[in-house]
Amino acid sequence: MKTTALIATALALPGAIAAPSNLDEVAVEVIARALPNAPDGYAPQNVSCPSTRPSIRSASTLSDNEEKWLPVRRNKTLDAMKDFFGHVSVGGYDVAGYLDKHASNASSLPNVAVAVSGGGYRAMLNGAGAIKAFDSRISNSTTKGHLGGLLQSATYVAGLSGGSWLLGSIWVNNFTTISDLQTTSDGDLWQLSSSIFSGPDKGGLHIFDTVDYYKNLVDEVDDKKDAGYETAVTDLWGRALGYQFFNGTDGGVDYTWSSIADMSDFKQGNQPLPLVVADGRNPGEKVVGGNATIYEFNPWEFGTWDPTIYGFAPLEYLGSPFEDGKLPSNGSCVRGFDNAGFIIGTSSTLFNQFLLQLNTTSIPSAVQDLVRKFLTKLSRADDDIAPYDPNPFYRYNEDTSPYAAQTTLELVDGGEDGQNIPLQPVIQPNRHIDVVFAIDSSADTDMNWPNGTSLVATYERSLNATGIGNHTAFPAVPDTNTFVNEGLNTRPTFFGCNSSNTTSMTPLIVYIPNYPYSYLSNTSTFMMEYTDEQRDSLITNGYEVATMGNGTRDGNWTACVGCAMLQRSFERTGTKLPDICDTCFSKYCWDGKINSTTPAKYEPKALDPVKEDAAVNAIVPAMLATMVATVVGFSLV
Ligand SMILES: *[C@@H]1O[C@H](CO)[C@@H](O)[C@H](O)[C@H]1NC(C)=O
Ligand SMILES: *[C@@H]1O[C@H](CO)[C@@H](O)[C@H](O)[C@H]1NC(C)=O
Ligand SMILES: *[C@@H]1O[C@H](CO)[C@@H](O)[C@H](O)[C@H]1NC(C)=O
Ligand SMILES: *[C@@H]1O[C@H](CO)[C@@H](O)[C@H](O)[C@H]1NC(C)=O
Ligand SMILES: *[C@@H]1O[C@H](CO)[C@@H](O)[C@H](O)[C@H]1NC(C)=O
Ligand SMILES: *[C@@H]1O[C@H](CO)[C@@H](O)[C@H](O)[C@H]1NC(C)=O
Ligand SMILES: *[C@@H]1O[C@H](CO)[C@@H](O)[C@H](O)[C@H]1NC(C)=O
Ligand SMILES: *[C@@H]1O[C@H](CO)[C@@H](O)[C@H](O)[C@H]1NC(C)=O
Ligand SMILES: *[C@@H]1O[C@H](CO)[C@@H](O)[C@H](O)[C@H]1NC(C)=O
Ligand SMILES: *[C@@H]1O[C@H](CO)[C@@H](O)[C@H](O)[C@H]1NC(C)=O
Ligand SMILES: *[C@@H]1O[C@H](CO)[C@@H](O)[C@H](O)[C@H]1NC(C)=O
Ligand SMILES: CC(=O)N[C@H]1CO[C@H](CO)[C@@H](O)[C@@H]1O
Repeated sequence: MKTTALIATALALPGAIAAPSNLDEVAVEVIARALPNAPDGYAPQNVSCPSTRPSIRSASTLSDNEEKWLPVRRNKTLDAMKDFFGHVSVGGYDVAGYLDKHASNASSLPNVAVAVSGGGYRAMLNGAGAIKAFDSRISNSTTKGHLGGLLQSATYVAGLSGGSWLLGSIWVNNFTTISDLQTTSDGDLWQLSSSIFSGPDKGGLHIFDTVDYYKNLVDEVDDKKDAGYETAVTDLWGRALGYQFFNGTDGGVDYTWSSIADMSDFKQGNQPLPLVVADGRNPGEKVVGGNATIYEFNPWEFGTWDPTIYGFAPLEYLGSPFEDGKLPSNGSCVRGFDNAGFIIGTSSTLFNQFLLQLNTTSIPSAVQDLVRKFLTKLSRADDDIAPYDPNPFYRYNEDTSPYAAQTTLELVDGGEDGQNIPLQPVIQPNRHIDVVFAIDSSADTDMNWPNGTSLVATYERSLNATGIGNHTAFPAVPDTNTFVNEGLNTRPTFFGCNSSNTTSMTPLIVYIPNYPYSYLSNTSTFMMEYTDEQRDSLITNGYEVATMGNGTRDGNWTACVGCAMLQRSFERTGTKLPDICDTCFSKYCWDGKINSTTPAKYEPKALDPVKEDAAVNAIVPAMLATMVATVVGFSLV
């Protein structure tokens, strides 16, 4: 029996969540935020099909929706870049003049992306620091030494796992700012001192007691099950994430990811395109390898560029019984499957990783045993995955797709293939991206710092060009020993500076690794509770990582970011970069040097006096004990 069912049966509760308002009314109304437009709360529901029946498309091109949206967005990024280079000087060069000169040919202008890694709340908060630094709406972010406006200049922002929680927090809450997420009086959104395992706080109060909270989660998931859909622990997890991250008291139960595409601000190109990444797992597989299929959720579609499936499904109609790319004439259209919490929950199915890594943690063995018992149970029930049933790619590309015979698609945490930075969607040749700001908050080393592992995984995958890499282009990166020996993980590093060193066009990768400036930001991936002070310290540190201490560590850093944004565009238009860019590239570009001797233990000391936080290391075991007690307690009721 599935664990969900077990918990559900044990609680067997009346009083389901109030039915949402009428679908058609909601759907046609123009509301300027992600929409509560699911037809029946958490339960997917049959709806009448649009006049053109939804179908699966080949991944050979961008979607029509994206093609139509891009010119709208590019008008906005053009203005944003002119503002950005109004306060970021690149050696006094007239960048606005350059941009104006080439404005009539959008493809010559810089095309910018940001990618935010996974790593639980640590990654969400460190990533939030970078996004805050890049956001021109944040006060003081457009002063000297700061980088406000880079977010407004970006066309794409990708996130996975903890990074997808950040994307959900921003986009589902009407493209809100990090400052607003931090502000208690503004909906109490990032109240991370209230564990996801015990229920959310609003206005300083638990809106439910913990029992009611679990009842709600289970009731909602039961609605989906009663509607005839397979459910798993990921459904509970996604609902819990909704309560933690989405505005309002109902945990965004009827907010869909596809509704982002209906927001007027999004349609007008006022926001970048959010991309959430998850991995595919074959039935019976526990360890997801580097050749796993990588899926992307954008507001219009769900699918993959990988040669395995090489197709995309319309996200709004996920849950419809597609067969061989079409909806059979007797098949009904389904909406409401793409619940926003379920999408970010899919990208962050940490349970599986947890089981594999339990032995390497300092968790007391008694607690470990309990966790293992709990997780093994889930694992046996195959519940540590997100089931996508019906598989939208059932019988699609039957000759090549290993998934064509499966009625259920099994998805897992986007970082399980070792690529913890969601680069796959932003290195697609179809997207022609020039530069990716890659925020890495991975816990690669024993001390939870990044060491380049994720970039190595992406590079190795790209080398399999005729196989799983499918000609995605990625610049050469060195082994992780070199990363540590050369300090490439202690400061931003550029990869792929010299585009002629690669056979096909690759974006310039601006690698921005987590590093302690004013705070020891290497908290455990499984630390599930942060005081407001810890949260804010991590965000401020992330801001400083992205701005190199607001320029205090290198007064030329903002100019160098400008050079990285402009390099490919200047190359295309045959324009010489300002001289300061030579200084920047000789300082920040990886020079191709390899130094693979085993380094000493990597343990960076904070640059500024650190608010030492002894509590941090104590919280993890305590949290686990609570989590286990709560969840095991329920499943045994
Ligand atoms: C969403 O944000 C936009 C831009 O800030 C604002 O104009 C609009 O009123 C907001 N919508 C809601 C429902 O808060
Ligand atoms: C972009 O801006 C130009 C100039 O303001 C305008 O003519 C054009 O219609 C805009 N394009 C889109 C797709 O909004
Ligand atoms: C902005 O900068 C001013 C002047 O340095 C400072 O007084 C103020 O506190 C800053 N505001 C924020 C929100 O950091
Ligand atoms: C949350 O919703 C409330 C009520 O609609 C609104 O006042 C607040 O600004 C929202 N908070 C955020 C961060 O969007
Ligand atoms: C991935 O590699 C493993 C072992 O190399 C192989 O068994 C598996 O079939 C591969 N999966 C795909 C989707 O190619
Ligand atoms: C983890 O530790 C337990 C007992 O300490 C042992 O039985 C088990 O085989 C270990 N598992 C792995 C994956 O190392
Ligand atoms: C980097 O991290 C990976 C993954 O945890 C680890 O296997 C490797 O030994 C680390 N290398 C260095 C030099 O830290
Ligand atoms: C290349 O990818 C294919 C699957 O597309 C896989 O079977 C093969 O093992 C991969 N080769 C290498 C060297 O990783
Ligand atoms: C950098 O700027 C941020 C935001 O204004 C501020 O909180 C932080 O203290 C500054 N750090 C340094 C080192 O100047
Ligand atoms: C900044 O760049 C200028 C111009 O290339 C150079 O002269 C100066 O030394 C650089 N400053 C630092 C701190 O690297
Ligand atoms: C240039 O490309 C080669 C082959 O991919 C690689 O070995 C080398 O490290 C690259 N050099 C730089 C500086 O990226
Ligand atoms: C650029 C490239 O090689 N694309 C290939 C990706 O995989 C699909 C499906 O196998 C091929 O049709 C493309 O040609």
